[in-house]
Formats: sequence, C-alpha cells, structure tokens
Amino acid sequence: MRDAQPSTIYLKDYQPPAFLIDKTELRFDLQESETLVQSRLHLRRNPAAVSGTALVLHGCELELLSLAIDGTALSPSDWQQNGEQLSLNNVPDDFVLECETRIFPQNNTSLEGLYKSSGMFCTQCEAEGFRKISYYLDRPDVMSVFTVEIIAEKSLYPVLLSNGNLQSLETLADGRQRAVWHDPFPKPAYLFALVAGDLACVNDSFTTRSGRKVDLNIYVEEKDRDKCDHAMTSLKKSMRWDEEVYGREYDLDIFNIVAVDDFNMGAMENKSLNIFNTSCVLAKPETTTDMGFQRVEGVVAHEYFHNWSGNRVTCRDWFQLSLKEGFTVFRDSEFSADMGSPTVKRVEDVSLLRTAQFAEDAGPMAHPIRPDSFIEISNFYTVTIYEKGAEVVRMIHTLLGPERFRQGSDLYFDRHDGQAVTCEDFVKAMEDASGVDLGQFRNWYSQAGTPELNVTGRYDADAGSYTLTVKQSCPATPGQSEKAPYHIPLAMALIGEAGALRLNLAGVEADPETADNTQCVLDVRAPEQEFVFTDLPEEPVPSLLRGFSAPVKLHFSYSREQLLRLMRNDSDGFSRWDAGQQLALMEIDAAVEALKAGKAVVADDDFIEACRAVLADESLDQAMVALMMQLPSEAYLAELYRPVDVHALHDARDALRKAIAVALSDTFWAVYQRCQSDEDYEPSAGQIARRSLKNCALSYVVCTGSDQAIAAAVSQFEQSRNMTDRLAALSQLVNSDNSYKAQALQRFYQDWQHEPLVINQWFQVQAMCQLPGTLEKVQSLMGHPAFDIRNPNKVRALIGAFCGQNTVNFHRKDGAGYGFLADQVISLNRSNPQIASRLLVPLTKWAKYLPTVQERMREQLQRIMAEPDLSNDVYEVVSKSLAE
Ligand code: B3K
Ligand code: ZN
Repeated sequence: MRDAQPSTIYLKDYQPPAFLIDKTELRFDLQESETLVQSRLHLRRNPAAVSGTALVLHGCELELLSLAIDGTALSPSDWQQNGEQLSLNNVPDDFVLECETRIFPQNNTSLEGLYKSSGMFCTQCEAEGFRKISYYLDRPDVMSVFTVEIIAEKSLYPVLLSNGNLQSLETLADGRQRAVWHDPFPKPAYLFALVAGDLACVNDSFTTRSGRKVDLNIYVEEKDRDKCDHAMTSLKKSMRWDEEVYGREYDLDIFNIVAVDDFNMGAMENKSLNIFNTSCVLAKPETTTDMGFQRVEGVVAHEYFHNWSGNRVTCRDWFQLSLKEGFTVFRDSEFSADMGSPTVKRVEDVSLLRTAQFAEDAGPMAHPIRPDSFIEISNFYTVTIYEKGAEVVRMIHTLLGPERFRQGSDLYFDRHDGQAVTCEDFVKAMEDASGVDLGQFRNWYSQAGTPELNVTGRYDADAGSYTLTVKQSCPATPGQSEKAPYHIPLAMALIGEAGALRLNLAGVEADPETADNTQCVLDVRAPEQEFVFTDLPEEPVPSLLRGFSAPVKLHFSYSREQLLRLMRNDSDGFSRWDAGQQLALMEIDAAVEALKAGKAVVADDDFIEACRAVLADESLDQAMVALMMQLPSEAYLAELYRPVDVHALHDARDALRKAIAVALSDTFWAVYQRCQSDEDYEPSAGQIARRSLKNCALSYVVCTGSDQAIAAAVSQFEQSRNMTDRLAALSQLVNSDNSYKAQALQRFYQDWQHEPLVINQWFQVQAMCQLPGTLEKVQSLMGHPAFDIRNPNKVRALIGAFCGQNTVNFHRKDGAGYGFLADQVISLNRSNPQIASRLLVPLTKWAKYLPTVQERMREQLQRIMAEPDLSNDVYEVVSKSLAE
C-alpha cells in the first residue's frame, strides 16, 4: 500500500549493485497456515560498485524471523528497516547471509510473490515479487545460481517444481516430500519460480539440432489433461523456429509449463518453469475459439523465445524492459506470421497498435519505449513497451534487411550472453554487425508520442516525374514538449493503372534490392524531405507505409478513386486493407453528417461495388476478405476524431453497417453458404479464414434483423460443434432483438458450467452486448455464483470487457459506467492493485471526449484519488491522469 510519499524512480539515478550474490540457496517449508522460507545468500562486494558500504536488501510484507552472517546470529539492532529496505551496516566483503522469514501465501490476493491458486502453490516474481518471498537484492542486474529445496505434504502436493534440474526427490518419514532443484544458469530473482500441487502431467520431447533431448512437460489439473495438445505442438514449433530463424537452441534437459487459474497476466517466462494463465495454455475445439487457439500458440512461443531474449540476456534495470519485451514480441509476431497468414497477423498487430498504443501515446501515461521514470514498474507493462517496442525492432529489421539483422542478433546474443544489459547494448550490436548508422534512430527509444507524417505528391506529366514531399512532426507528451526528428523507414511503391510501377529515385544509384524495382524504403530523417521519382509514363497513386513500416500516423489526401485503385491493385496486402479502411472512414464521415442532418445513411455505390468485388473474390485469402469487410472499430475512430462524440460515431457506424448489409444481403448469404463445411475442426490458417468470413457474413445478415437471419444464428448456435461458431452465433443472438437469447444463454451456461474458461466467454459475450441495459446486466452477473472478483480472468471477462470494449454502454449518457468502473477500482485497489490499475485505463482517456463527458470522467478519477490507502499502482495512474 501507498507510502506517505510515493517516490519516483529515475533511470538517470541508476547505480550498479553494491553487492553481488553468487549463489542463492532457498528452502521452502510449505504448510497450510504459513510458509517458512530460509535463504543462504553467498554475497560478495561488487568490484564495479561506485560507492556504499551498507548492504541494502529488498523485502515486502515479510515477517523476519532471523538473520545471521557467516553463522553468527544478528540482533534487531544490527539492521534498520525502512519501507521495503532492510539495511545492514559494516558487513564483510565476502560472506554468507542466512535469513528466515514467514509468509502467508494462502492470504496473498495480489498474485505477486508466492500465492495459492486452486489449491496449489505458485509464484510470480516479475518485476518485484521476489521481495514478497524473502529479503534479497531484487533487481535484474543481480544474477545468481539458485538451488531450491521444497518440502510439502505429499498427498496434497505430489508435484514439486522449481527452475533447472531435479537433483533429488524423497519421501520423508512424516508423509511429507522433499525436492531439490538446481538451475546452473545464473539468473535474476524475477525469473525464480516454484510450484507445488496435485497436477497431471502431459509429456513429450524435443531433440534440438545439436542432439540434446529435452523433456517437455505441461502440468495442469487432471480435468484439463485433454486440452494440452495444442500448447505442446506450439512449443515444439517454437523450438524449431528459433533454431531455424535465430540459430537459438534450448539449453537445459527439461522445459516445464504449469497452468494456473489465478494469474495477473498471460504467462511468465521463468527459467525452464514457465507459469501460464490457463487461458493461454488450454485449448480444444469444443471449448476454445480460433482466437483462443492463436493466442495459445503466440503466448507459448513468446515465453519460449524469452529463454534467449530475456533470460540468457536479461535487462540491467526495469527501464530497459522493452529490451526483452519489444524484441520478444517482434519474434513471436514473426513466428505467428510464419505459422499462419502473414498479412492477417500484420493487420491484427497494427490494429492493436493504432487503437490501444496510439491512445496511450496520446494520453497522460505516455512514455518512451525506454521510460525515464516511474512510480510503480507494474504500470509499465504496456502496449508501448511491448507493441511499440516490437515495431521499433521491426524498423531495425527493415533498415538492416533480414541477413544483417540476423548478424546483429547473433552478435547481441554472443556478446551479452549471461549479462544484464541495456537497450543501447542491443542497438549497438545491431549497428556494429551491420555497419548501418542508427544514431538518429535512437530517438525512438527516448521520445514518447506518435510521430505524424504529412505527405503530398506532385506529378509533372512533361518531365514524367513524381515528387513526394514528406514532413514529420511529433506532438508534445508529458515532460517532453519538443521532439527531435526521427529516422523513419517509409516503405512505398507507386501504383499505376495496371499495378506497381518501376521506381527510379533521382540521385540514387539503381540498387537491385531497392531502387529500379517496384518498391523501396525511403529514409525519412529531416523535418521536411523531398523524393523525386523519374521515368514515369503515367500519374501514379503512391502506396505509402507499406506493411506499416513505421509506427506513425500518415496523412495523404487520397481521392476516392485513388483509394479504390489501391484497394484493387496494391500488391501489398496490408496497404490494400488499409485503403479499404480509409474508404470506409469516408463513408463513416458521411454517415455522421447525414445523421446530424436528420437524413438516412446510404453507402456510396462505388464503395458497395468494391465490397461486393472483395466478397466475390475467392482467390483472395478469405481471412483478408473478412478483415476488409470489418468497418474501422469504434476504438480506432476514437483515435481519429477530436473531440470524440461516442454516440454519434457509434450510431453512424451502426447505420452504415446496416446499409451495407441491406445492399449486399444476397452476397452475404452466398458467402455464408459458401463457407459452410463439415470438416473436422483444425486450427489451421485455411479453416480459421473460412470460419471468420462465415461469421462475418452472419453478423451482416443478422443486422438486417430478418427472421431468416435469426433462424440461421439459432441453428448455428445449436448445431455447431466448435466454440468459434457457437460463440459467434451466441454473440449475434445476444446483440439482436429475438426471443431466443435468454434460452441460448441459459443453455450455454448449463452445457459449460464446469469449464471456467468457457464461462468467462459467456460473461464476456454479455458484457459486450451493445444494447441498452448492459451495465445493469453486468452488475447482476457480478453476483452470479460463477463470478469471482479475486480471479483476474473473470474480472477481465466481465468488468474489463464492459469498460474497455463496450464503448457505447461504458459511455452511457448518465455517466453510470464511469461510477461503476471507479467502484471496481476502489474495491480491487486493496486486494489486487495490478488489476485495479489496469482496469482503470478507460477513465484515463477522459481528455478526448466532449466537455460534459470529460467532467463526469474526471469526477470519478477524483473520487478514486480521495480514497485512503491507495496502492502505488493506482495512485500513479490516477494522479498522472488528473495532472493532464
Ligand atoms: N514477462 C511477463 C510479464 C510480467 C508482468 C509482471 N507484472 C510476461 C511476458 O511478457 O512474457
Ligand atoms: Zn514477454
């Protein structure tokens, strides 16, 4: 809970640790009423330390039982305690510190440190959770070799796990069991893990390319044994992919994954003992949607890839978090792209970036991917650190090209193996290996905010030349009013009547890889820059920021005709999709105006014909067709309009959807029929594409409100055997006016009440209902026996989905949605501060709405601020939001 004065920590104050811990020996005595933790730390003064004689250890909410130096017990007068710090003066240069603490995992609701979930003991130590287990130098630049002894009642906790290799396992005379684990790789405390429980184990193996046979185990509750195949397959694919694409092999003989129900985020990459949220590991067709299958594959890969990008080479301090997270997200997106449809993956990633990340970058919590300061590090596991961080690594990949990027990553891993390093070390390795100057590029690490590119084009028919003028700027963000220009890779092409034209860039020698071909990457560096293309027989349409080559907002005033040409002819899938989105935005603009003038919304004929052509094109990736038919989301619209009039935008978008549905009703029905199949379920790219297009068509026909459409949804709900189709049909029923929905919801609950992950989807589908009265429904569902506010998945499914994704109901005109969110934040602030502060995010965006709305949102922030005992997590987010 909040100190009197929550303090800000600054990157500029970084000091190397005064002591190092060569060896860490831990002993856990796990009991029902308490856990005793004994540690033996082999400490030595750090030769690289600048100053300081005292040893200052971190500890939080610990009951200290004893301390001893080299076998001699200390008395309380030998140490000083101040907040989370325990200082020992006049310690030797090299010694063993023994410490005994008592903790109460069964009462730990923060899900940080050692806690219990569904009867098992488990840990979460990143970022600063180890200090809730024992006194330690809980910072990532202190790396130690861990040996862990676990003692627990054998009948209750037959499985005892920690990092590394099992050294011994014995049954003790009193019915308890003792396991000893040893991890030979030095690691920071945040990668420590312990699990004790009654778990089933699904086992497989993988042989690395150098011939090491690795035992792969997934530990789950017995009832979930049949839901591990997909995670296991994903793990093996990730291991192979990292060998092939990055030359990285696994380095131990065991790799364990444990699934737990109560978990604050997706998963955790503890060395050789990954702990996962059940939602990111369990999957089977009857209970899991296509999106769920893809998430399992992506998260398993992400955590596995951390073994190199995060564990073997770790972060010096938490300001460098994006060093491991940005890089690892880049790695997992490339992996997912390779496993499925690259364009679809790119569109999904960019959509997340353009909504959540752009919003963060424009709000009170905006921070560079390498922040300069924070109050609570848990608040910095953000879309900026992760997704924008990944885009920054992607830009390095674009600037260097795949071969030189690989030389860079090889050098980075070689040079820094076993070290705790900085983002600068990463960039330097990329620079040293490639010879590419990344000097100006480093601004991406130090500056917050989304850069904007304003581009204009001029065709000179006589000269056959086309001149692009590119201006860049970046808005002010908290603490950064002036921004230096960025180095932006701008991938582009020029599209003629019949497709992409050859590029000749004036003043640039033809390079077989770039110029004199049909696409190139322009190095945008100056506030304003011109690029002249020659030998152009016709006026081209520029295709800009292909593949979304940089995380920027690009403005070019395209005409409808130009966008239609790009939508038809652009050879870059992402840009084709984006052209379609820009056309749709013009339609939404027109719809807003029409509704304002009291007129009916009609979609433009050209737009309808373009949609019809896309829907009819069976040669296109069907998942792309489904994506192209989705109108820009309300979250994306909220990034484009100022101020945001939530209800006007919602109504316009809705009316446009109906207009499209009516105009193309026959086409949607044809697509719906064409996409039916009775193949056995597989989470393959082809099947996922077909289902997503089918369910997209269903959503359009249902929005016409016809009886035939409702009947189709009912029959799909009743007959489908996979969760993707079943849930899609349920969602259509919940969102439309029909007499079957209550029955459908009840039936769904009855069928799945014993599957918590399915019940979460049941909560979510109701929380996302766009119809009036949803807030009351959500409030009543909070009293449902299946709801549990202590379980983060349930909180996210019901409260998080309502406040974060149900724009029209959260922003109810009477402000009740804001009051509801504030109530939930206040109640979670004590039990689980991390979840409370994450939930709060929608309120922090108050500044972009209409003035009356702003006031209502701020009132609720002020109400939270007035609460006594605010956690640092909530305090930081609320105070920064109110300071805007
Ligand atoms: N590294 C963890 C995140 C830990 C969050 C702690 N509050 C999961 C991941 O990014 O892989
Ligand atoms: Zn990660």
